[in-house]
Amino acid sequence: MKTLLILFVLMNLDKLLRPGHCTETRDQILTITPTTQEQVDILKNVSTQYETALWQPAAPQYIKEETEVHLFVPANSSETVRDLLQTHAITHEVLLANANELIEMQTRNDSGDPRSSATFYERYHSLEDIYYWINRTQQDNPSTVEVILIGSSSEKRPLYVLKLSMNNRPNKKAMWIDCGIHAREWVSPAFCLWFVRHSLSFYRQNQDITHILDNMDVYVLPVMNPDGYEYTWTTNRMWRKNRSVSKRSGCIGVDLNRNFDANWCTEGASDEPCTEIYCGEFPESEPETQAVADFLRKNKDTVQLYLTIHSYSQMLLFPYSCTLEEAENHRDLYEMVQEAAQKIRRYYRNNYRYGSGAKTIYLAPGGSDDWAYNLGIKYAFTFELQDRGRYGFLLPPSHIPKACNEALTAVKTIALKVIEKTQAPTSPPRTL
Ligand code: 0X9
Ligand code: ZN
Repeated sequence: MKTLLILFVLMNLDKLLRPGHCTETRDQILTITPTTQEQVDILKNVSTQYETALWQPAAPQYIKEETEVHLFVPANSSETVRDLLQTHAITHEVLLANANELIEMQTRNDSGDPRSSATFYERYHSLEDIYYWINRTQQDNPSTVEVILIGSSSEKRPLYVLKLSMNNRPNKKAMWIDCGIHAREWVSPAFCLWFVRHSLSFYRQNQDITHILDNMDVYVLPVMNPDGYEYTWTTNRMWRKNRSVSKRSGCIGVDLNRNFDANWCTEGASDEPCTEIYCGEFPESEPETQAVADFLRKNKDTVQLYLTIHSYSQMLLFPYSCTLEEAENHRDLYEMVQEAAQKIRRYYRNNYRYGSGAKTIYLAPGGSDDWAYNLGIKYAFTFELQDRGRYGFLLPPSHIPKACNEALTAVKTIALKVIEKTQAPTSPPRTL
């Protein structure tokens, strides 16, 4: 037995001595807080020169002193990146040591029929499953759900909007919710599905959703960037932009949230096609942007509330993000998100930051919320859902219910306020 063991050790000596044999490096997420301008510059360089993906902030130009940076480092760049950080005495911590495992778990469909199980809304879904769900939801609710094709993506995938309409009241107003503008923010499409399920299941049972749906139709676009979303399922989980090919450089993808006509491509966006915040060739150059903008232009007299769902960082934002100037109804918008954040804190013990986009995170022109606001939809918001960086874009499916319920609380709080502020009570007029 002893001889056998010695023989085994000798035969595998090369493998056993290979560095890192026992602690094989996997894809990791690092958190780094630069303390000097020199460290900021090095981090900007690392995130552009090496095969990494910047999670937070969205682009190197936003990196600044004393602000946390979250960096996805694939296994093959791990040693180089860590050496570089060490050489420059930049302290860092591992946020997630094994991203591969999380990614694998989130794409695995381990329960019978993925389309009909009880936990359907507590999992992430492939684009194919979401298209199937859209169709099924309409078929199961023919009198209240309509599917509207508003356009197609640059790779010609359909962009479907679900219209939830519980009654035919004349002059009915509406709200709009889009999800999945950024491909890797998977909890966002999960929220759109969650919201539709909640609306259809709890109408006439839950007072708030009943009041909202009695007074507003709801347009829901579950995946605004289907090409990017599909790509995150098949090829690169960290993809952010759409998948259109730039004629100029061959690089792929436009940041759809920099492609709207709101101070388009000024500070906070980039005209360089290879960056994560590329604004595109011109405003609305992308078919996904154009489809949404056209639809909202057509319906601008009825749509009173615009909501767009992103992740991560737990924030409730409102215009402007494209300028530091205050929106004309800043106070109103501020009070609404403040109330929403208070409710989230009270019911879910979770903190959301809130305020105008430019002052709360960064200048980011060309965004959908600012554009919708300038179109005349005076209640426009961007929600950044869970979490704060513990899992970032890889939020485990078990966190979907709480993340979505929190967001739902914010949607309801704001929608109820919009109805209260803009619509006369529906009770019959008093007779004198
Ligand atoms: O930078 C963005 O587009 C959003 N953050 S994310 O991390 N999800 O990419 C914030 C959008 C805020 N609103 C506008 N920039 N208009
Ligand atoms: Zn986003």
